Amino acid sequence: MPHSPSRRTFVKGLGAATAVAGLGLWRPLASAAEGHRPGQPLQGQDFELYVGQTPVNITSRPRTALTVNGSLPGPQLRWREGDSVTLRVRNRLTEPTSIHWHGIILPANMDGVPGLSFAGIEPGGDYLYHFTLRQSGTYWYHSHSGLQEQAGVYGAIVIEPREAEPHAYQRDHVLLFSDWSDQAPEALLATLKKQSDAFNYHKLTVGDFIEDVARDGWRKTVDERLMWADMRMSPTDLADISAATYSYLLNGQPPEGNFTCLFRPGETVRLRLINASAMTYFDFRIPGLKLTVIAADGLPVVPVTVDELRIAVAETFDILVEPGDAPAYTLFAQSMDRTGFARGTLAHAPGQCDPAGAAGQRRGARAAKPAPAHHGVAGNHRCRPPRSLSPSAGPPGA
Ligand SMILES: [Cu+2]
Repeated sequence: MPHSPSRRTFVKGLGAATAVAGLGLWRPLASAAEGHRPGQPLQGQDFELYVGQTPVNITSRPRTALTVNGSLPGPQLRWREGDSVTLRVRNRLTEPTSIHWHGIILPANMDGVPGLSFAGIEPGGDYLYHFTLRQSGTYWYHSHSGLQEQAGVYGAIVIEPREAEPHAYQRDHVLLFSDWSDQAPEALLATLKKQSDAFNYHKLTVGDFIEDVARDGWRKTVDERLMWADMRMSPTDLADISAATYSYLLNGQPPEGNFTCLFRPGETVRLRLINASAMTYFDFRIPGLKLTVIAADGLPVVPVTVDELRIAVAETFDILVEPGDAPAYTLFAQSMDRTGFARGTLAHAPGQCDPAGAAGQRRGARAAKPAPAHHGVAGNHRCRPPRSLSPSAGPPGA
């Protein structure tokens, strides 16, 4: 049953920029980030980036994210194959940081992995990354220090090829997925170290046992339970952390944010999917559209057309879609354990959405029961205009 948008659901899910703007705290520092909303592209060969703390409010609870240039995700970096890029990364945290350019071919001391020809960036310090781009495609960057990536230090990289693209398309959108928790990443890890299934709310019950015996018989059911017990695993352990704890984000927006990217009828749209999660695998689909995969992890592949694809942590896929006559299509990325999802809309205009598109949330065989997730199930979502992400936006709900 559709719920009415309460103040809580409205406030819930504010991305970094909006929340900060609402509080009047938006102060882009003198950097290339000025005037850019989260994940917006920065182009060129010289980049000024900083890792710092930013107040966010994803779930109606104010928290502090670690961010690049004050936004979550950090700015999308648009490079050109053959160019030499220079990136000065400043550390405004009180702990060491680093930026690792995931999938980029470069000298070891430019890779940004502390301990590998690079000591990391001390608080208050900076590091000058400089390398020449010998590839094209879709990649991403993230902190390689501690658990800063989980806390928000990530962004997209798009490298335009020198030669003409083999595929024709009229739109090019980045869809960066991630998982956010209001709990500190260190707390999540500490909990998992003590009890690896602490976040699994789908453990099998006596009721499941009785059902399984009725369906499969006593012998098979007991054998199966013993097999799992032998492995010290649970058949419902599909993700260490579920939607009970995580909010799944699309370009920094939770489902309620309805991140929207645009198309016009007749256009072919290139979508660059990036899984910047700490540990969530997503099954991505656009109900009503076929997805033609043209690249994986930045590399071109023989095109393959699918209804759905699974994207693991740190993977990227480039797909082409040809939207039909509908004004809006749902971009739907469900967590592999079926407890939650990230979603947005591909639409003619901001504010449109496909009310039926997200209703087909499929349930896994075992992880079937709706989690006590704060995002509910897909069908419960009302179409809501996307919030403005412009730093000049007024306070939401005001
Ligand atoms: Cu990486």
